[in-house]
Amino acid sequence: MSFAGQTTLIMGVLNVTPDSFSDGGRWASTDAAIAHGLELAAQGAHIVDVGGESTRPGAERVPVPAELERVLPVVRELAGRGIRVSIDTMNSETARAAVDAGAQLVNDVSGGLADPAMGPLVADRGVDYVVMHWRGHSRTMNDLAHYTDAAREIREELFRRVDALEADGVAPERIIVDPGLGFAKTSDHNWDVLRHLRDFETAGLPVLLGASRKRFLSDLMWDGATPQDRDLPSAVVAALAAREGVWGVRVHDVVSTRIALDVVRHWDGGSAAMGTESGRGIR
Ligand code: PMM
Repeated sequence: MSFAGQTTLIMGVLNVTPDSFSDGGRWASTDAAIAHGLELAAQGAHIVDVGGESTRPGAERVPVPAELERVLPVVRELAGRGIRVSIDTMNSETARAAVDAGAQLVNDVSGGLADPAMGPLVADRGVDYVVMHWRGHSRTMNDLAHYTDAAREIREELFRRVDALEADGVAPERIIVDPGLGFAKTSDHNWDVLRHLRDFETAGLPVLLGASRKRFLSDLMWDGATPQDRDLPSAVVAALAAREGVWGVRVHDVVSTRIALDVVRHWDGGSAAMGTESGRGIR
């Protein structure tokens, strides 16, 4: 389904981890994470995506109790203040606890592959569910980046997961798909996905895109550019993706994304003043 012409949702990234590639350690304490989550919402994030396990290439798994300790107090506090929270996890146990603490959306980078109990859990709780294209855990994913026709194969693999999850009982209207930029994909694969973004919309499901600060954007930049330096190309990608009709973008820098999306709205003839769009919320 194309959401072109509608408000593109901004999902602000809140990594409560010591080692995420783009913002590792900055929001590792509960208080700092809550403060940053409130800041993201105040800046205009429609959803705050709380994660306790880094998925950067090479990262080791985090045991569920440690993941829960990181994310639960943050989810509870932000949801308690009326913020829409998503939980970025591959573990059904963490998803269950986070939903019970107020999360409205489960964002599973493995699309249900890492934990077979995830589909049934999401079906049972009736929450929205981001199904991302994934081929394997962070330690091995760079070795799995082999395709002959990347966008087509990624799309087919992703929609096979959608079928499996619907067979688990997940309602189709709860599913959001994400091509998973950077996960078992080289820069060329990522650009191929972006060139074919509309193909991911043809099945009628909303598309979420996570390009923010990812390494392939440094193809465009100077040597030594930091992940934060990638906020400009991230915002440009968000704007282009909005015009391609994506439902939402997952980003670290909400302010630049919001300005970029406001430009799109004005370009397309939107009448709202800069920054006043309230957003459609979660479907
Ligand atoms: N990327 C990361 C983590 N979670 N979730 C979705 N749905 N899509 C993504 O592209 C995605 C994600 C890795 O980025 P980070 O370490 O900066 O959070």
